[in-house]
Amino acid sequence: MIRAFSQHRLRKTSLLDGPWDFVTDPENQGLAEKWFLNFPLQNARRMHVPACWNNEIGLYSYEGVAWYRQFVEASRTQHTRLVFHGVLGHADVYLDGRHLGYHYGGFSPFEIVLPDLSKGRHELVVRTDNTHTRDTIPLDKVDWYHYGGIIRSVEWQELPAVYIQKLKVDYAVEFTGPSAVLNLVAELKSLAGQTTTVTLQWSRDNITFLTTEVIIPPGQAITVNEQVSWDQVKLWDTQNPNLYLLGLQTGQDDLYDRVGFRTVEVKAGRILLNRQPVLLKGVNRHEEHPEWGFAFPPRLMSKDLDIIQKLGCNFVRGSHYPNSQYFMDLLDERGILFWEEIPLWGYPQEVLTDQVILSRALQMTQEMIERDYNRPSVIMWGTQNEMDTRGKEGLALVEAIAGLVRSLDKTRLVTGATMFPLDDITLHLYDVIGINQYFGWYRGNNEDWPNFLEQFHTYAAGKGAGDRPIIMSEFGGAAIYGSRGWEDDRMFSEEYQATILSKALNSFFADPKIAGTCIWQYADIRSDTRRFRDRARGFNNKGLVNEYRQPKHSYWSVQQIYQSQEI
Ligand code: ADA
Repeated sequence: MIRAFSQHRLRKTSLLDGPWDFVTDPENQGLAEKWFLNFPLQNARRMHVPACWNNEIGLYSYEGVAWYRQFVEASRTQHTRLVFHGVLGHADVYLDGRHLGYHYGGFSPFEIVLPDLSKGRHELVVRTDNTHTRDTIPLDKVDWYHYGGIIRSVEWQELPAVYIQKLKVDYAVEFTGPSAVLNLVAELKSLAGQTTTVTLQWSRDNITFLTTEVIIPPGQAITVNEQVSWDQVKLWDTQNPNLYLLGLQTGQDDLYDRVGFRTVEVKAGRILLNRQPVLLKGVNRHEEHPEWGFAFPPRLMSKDLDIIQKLGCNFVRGSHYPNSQYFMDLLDERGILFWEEIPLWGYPQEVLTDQVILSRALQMTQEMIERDYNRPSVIMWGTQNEMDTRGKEGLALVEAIAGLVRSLDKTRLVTGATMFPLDDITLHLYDVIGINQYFGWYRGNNEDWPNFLEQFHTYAAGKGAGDRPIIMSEFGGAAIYGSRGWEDDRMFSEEYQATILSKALNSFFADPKIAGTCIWQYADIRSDTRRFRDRARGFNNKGLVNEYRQPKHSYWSVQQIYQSQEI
């Protein structure tokens, strides 16, 4: 399941999900031995797509190259589009032995268009490599597990000669009464050998509101821009998340997306949603589970959100990568606000000038924004997490990413999570400043917050960023589920975790400059004990619920505090 609604009614689509042939390539010999032509079936097993291979027996710690194979059947000669919604690391795609394309990433889709794919059976092979090094994103040392595999669906689409590539909606920030001005942007592509005239029909909740004609030269792409006004528009907000179905049809092809009308801005140190101050009460959530890894099942996504809403949250930080589209559809439907980011996590000084990292970071940022541009739930783009932002190298990297974000999207806020709040020289680049700090756990104690916040406000003002709202983007401590007792100061006990969080939250809500809080973290996650040797049980145990979503003591303490704060 990719989306919570159908994006196509005319375009024929199917999923290539299910068991594929799979073989690991620990010696990385498959390329030399041309496994894309001669798949080594004798060593292969069956692997489900989507899934993480590390959840299969014998592959718990496997990091490296692996090959997948599937046969696909074209019922007639047809233009075909393959969409890979998430393949971790490096992905090379081959069809019938021919290399079709390469993508680096993991959490955003990429596509391959096959004009005139011949009728019959074709062999599709994917080489993946999740090896992490000093120029990958994420880095080799990172505090979650480096899963591998095809973690999201693979889609097979039949295309007409002229097809719709993209649909983008900008809605005017000023609403005049119940009407809204929309700037619609559509990209169409032609695979035809001759000039084609196409009638475009735009619809709102299945009712056509605009019909135009366009002419597309052979083999070209065109962008269509339309400005329209919609009447009787209801705003999207956390209480009433009104969504509209926007459709574009050509007669032979179509594309649907959902839009919601809301504004988000920063004024006088507050975050405003539809011109009203909003207090963000949130959690950091990894889209991860011990049984599925990153190939997180849809039903559990909605259960996660039930648990998160019951906690009193109106905000989620998608730490630390773009979440699956189905999950984000649920956010749009439920009126939950979202901070979206790429996995640029913990980059030390010595790698910040690496040009490969820069180009990968920019590509990932661009793909994230393109994929989720139409969503009302996304209110801010995160540029980085805990990168070394104390020197000019960090500054240059954040400048480059924030610059790209602002050039692609002028309607949302730019943020970043700093772990050097009192030495950070990038604060002025953000609309909202995120602070990660673990008093009472890694350092300091639970009484340190008011003093620290005062110091930070003075520092930020000195850096020209004193007027920015602050989100406490990470704070907390670990508790092993079930480790209960009489004492509330024993590290790793459920009681101590609850104490850390309660003291922190009470300090934050007493400070008017704090516009939001994001607890680290929603659920316990698998950690990488080769790189983080002190993670008990092989998990980062700072969840309010454990990895199976069972609540710890802290869940109820936080619920009491969150529910008593006005939204
Ligand atoms: C950091 C980091 C998180 C997590 C956390 C922790 O703040 O951003 O991903 O690793 O520390 O648990 O220490």
